[in-house]
Amino acid sequence: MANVADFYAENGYFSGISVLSSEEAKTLQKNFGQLEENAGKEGAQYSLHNVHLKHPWVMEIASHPNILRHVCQILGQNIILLDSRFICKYPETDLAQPNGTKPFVAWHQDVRYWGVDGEVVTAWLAVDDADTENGCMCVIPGTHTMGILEHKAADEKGNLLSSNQSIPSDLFDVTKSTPCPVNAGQMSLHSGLLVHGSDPNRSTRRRCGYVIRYVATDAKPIEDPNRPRSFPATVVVSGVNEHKHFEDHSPAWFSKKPVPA
Ligand SMILES: O=C(O)CCC(=O)C(=O)O
Repeated sequence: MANVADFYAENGYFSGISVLSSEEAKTLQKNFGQLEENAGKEGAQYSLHNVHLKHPWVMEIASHPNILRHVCQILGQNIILLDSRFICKYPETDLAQPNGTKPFVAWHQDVRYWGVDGEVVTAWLAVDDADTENGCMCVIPGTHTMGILEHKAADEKGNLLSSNQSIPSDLFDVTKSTPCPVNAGQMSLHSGLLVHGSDPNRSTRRRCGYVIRYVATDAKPIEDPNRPRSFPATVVVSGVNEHKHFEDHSPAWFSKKPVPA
């Protein structure tokens, strides 16, 4: 495998990293199935947010040594889990959408609304196989070097992002769009500055990913009186929180595992 840190530094992402054994991937699907049953498909689509604080099996995934050892190559050994969310795109037959809209994720940069000073690395872990047919993530390689681009409200209905943000396509080269297909149990990593998004699910299969954001412990929340941000779900998952810019909200039942080099 190419060196993750070097490829990431140049392109702003790295895809197709195998993380879970097939047994672990099956257990993840089974556990997620239970969450989905409790939340309903509408709730499971975008509202299962920071449930790593609630369910030990989710925290186990978010602090999995096979994820963290790759994230540590980019951010160093002292790592905070900032936030996590399951994102599902269901086939139309499984979840009818208002006015027949088709959920998609508009082109955006994560850090536009994050309020974090420092690199944010996102792991997109496939719960289900994700490919171009069911709307896997697509990235525009190299855009992490462009700074924060202007975001506007998306014109098209169905954008899953909370603020309906979207980067107008004349601000970057959309022809460079690169799909990141991943099988269940594999992940991609991307920079918070990378332009990325995903198309609607045009298949008959669910597309579910677990999106986990990490920062190094020297990252800081940006103080913005116009947009106060809180980070209620931060957990130190590797090393020590020597800067204490973020609180450690580790549940009592969580204990960090050593991260292999
Ligand atoms: O799940 C998707 O399709 C998009 C995910 C995304 O935008 C992100 O991980 O930041």
